[in-house]
Formats: sequence, C-alpha cells, structure tokens
Amino acid sequence: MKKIALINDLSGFGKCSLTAAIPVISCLGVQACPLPTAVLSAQTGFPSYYCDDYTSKMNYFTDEWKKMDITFDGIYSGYLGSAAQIHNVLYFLEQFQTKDTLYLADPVMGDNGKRYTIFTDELRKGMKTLTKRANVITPNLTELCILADVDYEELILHSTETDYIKRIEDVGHSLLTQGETMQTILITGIVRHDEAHAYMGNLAISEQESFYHETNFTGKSYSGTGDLFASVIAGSLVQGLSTQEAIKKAAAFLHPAIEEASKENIDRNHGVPFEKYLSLLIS
Ligand code: PXL
Repeated sequence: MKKIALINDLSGFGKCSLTAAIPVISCLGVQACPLPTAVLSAQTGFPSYYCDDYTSKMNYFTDEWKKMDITFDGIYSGYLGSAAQIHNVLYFLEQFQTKDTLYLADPVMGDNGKRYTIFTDELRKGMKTLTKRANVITPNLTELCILADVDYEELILHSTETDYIKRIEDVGHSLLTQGETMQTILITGIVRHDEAHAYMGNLAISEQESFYHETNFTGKSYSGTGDLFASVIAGSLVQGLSTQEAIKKAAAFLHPAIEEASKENIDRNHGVPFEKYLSLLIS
C-alpha cells in the first residue's frame, strides 16, 4: 500500500490539518502516517486555545521511522507552529525524500490577505526554503503573495479584470523559477468577479502549461478547506492521477461541503461538513 507522511498539527476543533488530511488520504486508498507538529485544543482562529508544541519531539518520529526501514511515496507538510520546526522538516526530508517521492509543501501562513497569529518573518523564510525543496506547492492567494513579495491588496484590485488570472499566473511563474525541484504551483482560493457572479478557482502552473478551474463562490471561507484541498491533491498524485484530474476531484469533493456550510450558516472557525462527501473520493 502506498504511504504518505503527514507533517501537520492535530487540532481538536476546526476540521483542519491532520483531522482533514487523515480521512481524505485514507479514502483515496493511501496509508496516512501522521508526524504531529503540535497538538491543539482547537485551531488558532478560535479566540482561545491550548497548544502543546511538538518541536522537541518531531525528530524522534523521524529517527524511529528510519530504524523501521520505512519508505514513503509521498510527504505532505502543512501547518508549522514555529521556525524551529522547519529544521525538523528538513531533517525529515534528508532521511526520506528521494527522486521518487512526491513532496507537497503547503506553505500555511495566512488567508484573506491576513497572516495567521503565529506568523513571523523567520517562519516566512523557512516556509520559502521548504517550498524550494517541494515538487508541488499549494499556497492560497495570500500565501502566494507572501512567498513572492507581492502586495495582496494591490493584486486583488484587479479581480474584476479579464487579465486577473494571467496576472496571478505571472506571479506564480516567478516563484516556479526559484524552486530547485518545484514542478507545480497550485494556487487555491482565487476569487474572481464578473458583473453578475463571484467564482472561486484554483490555478495550476507548471513550466509547460497552466490549468484554471473554478466553481461558484458562496461568499464565505472556512477553516480547513485549504488543508482538505491539499490532501486530495497529495493522495491523488501519489495514486497516479494527473494534476488536472486531481484538481477536479478536489473541487467536486469540496464544493458541496462548502455550499452546505454556507446554507447551514456554520461558523467559519468550525470548518465544513466534509465527512458527508468523503464517499466521492473512493474509487
Ligand atoms: O488550516 C490551517 C491551520 C492549520 N492548523 C492550525 C491552524 C490553521 C489556521 O488557522 O490554526 C493550528
């Protein structure tokens, strides 16, 4: 059975990080192997939460797994609680990344133009280092701007213009050329408007081609949707799907869950009812 190492936190509430990744990767028929970066009572968007940082424990997992002679088909790193954890991820990559491993780095740093509370400049530099080692990265538009040193507010001023996606593509291309192993940048959560509607889209950029896919936008964003998306992509690519197929699969799974969250007026911090749609991932 194929295996993916999931370097991410475990949050009791918020339907994000490991609580999103494990069920998705499992439904895609891939073994999920979690390496926790932190254990939290709830994700950090809630007004109060408890966080047990795992920085000093992460390398024990790496060393034990190395002793077990394990190999991974995929490595997926997400939320990191501190810049020190970057070194742990790099240590993990030294032990387990080969030319046959798919490494997906989700540079979790912010959303809707805002940085998450734990975010520091050191963490930004570290995330950038990780993205350079990855084969696929999945920034949302906010994270793309942070990585590429582009002004988010200025960029979204163009969201009603016909060349908006092309503008984002140019930003993505500038990052792609900086990566050592980076083959695909998958930009999530692009909100575009025309006179009548708003759309939410994902843009995949590689050296050879770009692919843009969008669905209607409900007007709200929810905790964990980026993690659910990246999890579908990681599991699908490891299973041999193309990037385009993986994006369509992720959108078909996420769209109804987001629509339901919006209809039910679910608090954004609690995430979307994705559990009801997991069967869409089973083939
Ligand atoms: O979904 C991203 C994420 C993951 N993990 C934790 C978070 C967040 C976003 O706020 O707080 C703990």
